[in-house]
Amino acid sequence: MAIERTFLMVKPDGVARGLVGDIISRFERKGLTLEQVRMVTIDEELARRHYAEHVDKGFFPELLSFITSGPAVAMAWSGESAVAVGRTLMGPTDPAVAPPGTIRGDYGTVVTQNLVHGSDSSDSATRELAIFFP
Ligand code: IDP
Ligand code: MG
Repeated sequence: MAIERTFLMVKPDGVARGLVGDIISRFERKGLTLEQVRMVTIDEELARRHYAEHVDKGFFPELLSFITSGPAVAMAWSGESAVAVGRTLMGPTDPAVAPPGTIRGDYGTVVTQNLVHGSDSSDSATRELAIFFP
C-alpha cells in the first residue's frame, strides 16, 4: 500500500473520437487524483524517448505513425497503487481481447489504436513523468 504517481495519456485516437472526458472521468470516479494535464502533439524524437523499449520492434513504425498522428492528452495522476489501478482500468494491450468494462475493452478493436497509455511500473512512471512534465 502506497500513494504513487503514474503517467496516463489519452492517445490520438481517443482525442479524435471525443473520448477524453469519458477516460478522465473513469480515473476520477475510481478515486485517482488528476495532478497535471496538458495537450501534446508527439513528434518522432519524443516518441522514440517515450517508447525507447519498443524502437527496435517490428511494430514500431506503425506505432510511431499512430502516436504522432494528432494531439494527445498527457496526464499525471496520483493515488493508492495508482500504477496498477491505472493499468486495470485501461485493460490489456490488445482491445480485441480486453474485457468489457475496461477502456480498451469498451472502445477499441485494434492493438495499435488502443486509446490510452499508462505506466507499467513505478520506475516507468518516474521516467515518463519526467519526459512529459519536466
Ligand atoms: P501497453 O501500452 O499495454 O503497455 P506495450 O507492449 O508497451 O503495451 O506497447 C506499446 C504500444 O505499442 C501499445 O499500447 C500499442 O499501441 C502498440 N503495440 C503493442 N504491440 C503491438 C503490436 O503487436 N502491433 C502493433 N502495435 C502494437
Ligand atoms: Mg507499455
